[in-house]
Amino acid sequence: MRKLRAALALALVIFTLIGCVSNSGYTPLLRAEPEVGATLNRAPRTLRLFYAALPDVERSSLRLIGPNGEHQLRGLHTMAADDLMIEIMDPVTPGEYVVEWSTAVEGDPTVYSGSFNFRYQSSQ
Ligand SMILES: [Cu+2]
Repeated sequence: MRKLRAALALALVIFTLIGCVSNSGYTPLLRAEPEVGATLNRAPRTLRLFYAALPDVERSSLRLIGPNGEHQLRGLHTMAADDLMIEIMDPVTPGEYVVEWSTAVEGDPTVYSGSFNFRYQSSQ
């Protein structure tokens, strides 16, 4: 009985620690188009990121960095679906891409930021 109690106490401590760690790594980003980690056969023309709540466009930014450096993006907006959307102005050539985002969502004053990758492979 004592051992069981000790084991339960230990389990509780571990769960609490895990909870703290995943909490500090919280991100409001739910998904994206292109998808996080995706390999695409068609070059994307827009970036669209979906969040847990409505992003504040004024406090948001998106960057796209590819094999030829940073891309020119235009017209950051929301489609009012808890998303941020932007148009990619210059051609997306095959390679690895990084999307860097920063935003504050409705009901949370924190500015969150993060990044994810996708890859574009032209289909020959
Ligand atoms: Cu849009």
